[in-house]
Amino acid sequence: MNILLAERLYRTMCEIREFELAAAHYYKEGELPGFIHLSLGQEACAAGSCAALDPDDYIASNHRGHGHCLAKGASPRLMMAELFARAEGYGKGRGGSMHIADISKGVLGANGIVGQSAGLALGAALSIQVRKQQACAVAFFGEGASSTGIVHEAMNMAAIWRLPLVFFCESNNYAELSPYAAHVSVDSISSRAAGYGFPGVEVDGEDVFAVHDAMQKAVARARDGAGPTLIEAKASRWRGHYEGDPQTYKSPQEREDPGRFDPLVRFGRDAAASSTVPAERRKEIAIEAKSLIDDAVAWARSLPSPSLNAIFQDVYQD
Ligand SMILES: Cc1ncc(C[n+]2csc(CCOP(=O)(O)OP(=O)(O)O)c2C)c(N)n1
Repeated sequence: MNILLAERLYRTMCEIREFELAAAHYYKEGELPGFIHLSLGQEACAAGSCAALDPDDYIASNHRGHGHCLAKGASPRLMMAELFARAEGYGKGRGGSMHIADISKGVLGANGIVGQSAGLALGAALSIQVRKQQACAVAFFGEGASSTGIVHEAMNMAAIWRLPLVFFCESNNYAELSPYAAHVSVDSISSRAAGYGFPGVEVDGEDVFAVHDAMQKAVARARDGAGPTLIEAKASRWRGHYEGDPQTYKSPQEREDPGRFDPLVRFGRDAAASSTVPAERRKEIAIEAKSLIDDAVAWARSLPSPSLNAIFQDVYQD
């Protein structure tokens, strides 16, 4: 096992975990305005998939996008400043959690419109093809979004034009408050790719190495001009749909022990991974990740809130 890759995967998962635990804490304290949707439990999806990408590849994310943005290289400081609604944040503090974008890192944006990531990534993939680049684009979305019109249109167009696009579905069993069986007509989301004539693969979203492996294959196929792949990563959403969601639609067992599906614990249970990155080293990485996020939080909180006049800026063109 490649030690650099294994450490990178573990580190990214730790950073996402720490970022979201901090976001949850300060949201509860009333310091973060708006809504936040956390991807705790789904860290392996973002970490494993983005580690297979190059800096000039693109990703388009959804409302549960902190992990994707961090894993693709967005700055924890600028992300945290956005969550705290500070002018130094990615969207000048006006967008919040669902509107984080960093074009310089290929992050086309988190997105509050369900399914929209597929349309954005489709456009990026078409531009890559037209400009004859080697890059690829990835659309992250949930199993709920997989039933939207735009995702199906994007799959059809990507297949016809053999675009360098990966559809990455994080299948976490709930879309808002509805369990999978209530809103999806097939047993697996990956099977939907067959309707458009390209491969659909299912992967264990708790296993960061399995995710990375599946993504590497999909990216290689995209770069070869063979067209799209749909990856369905089976995952678990530990928290509610949004922070504060009472989750009455989950079983008491699910509510009480959400962490039993845990990609970080799973990493430690993996014999090859735990001998490549032993427990002591994992502890060091976790501590470094925590201090990176502590720094981002401290910096964001130290910034003044924007002036009231700022709401009138960038509204009208002179
Ligand atoms: C076009 C659109 N329809 C509905 C909503 C409301 N909404 C927000 S999240 C969500 C469910 C998304 O579920 P899924 O795609 O499975 O993602 P998850 O929340 O599970 O990560 C819905 C219906 C929306 N934001 N946009």
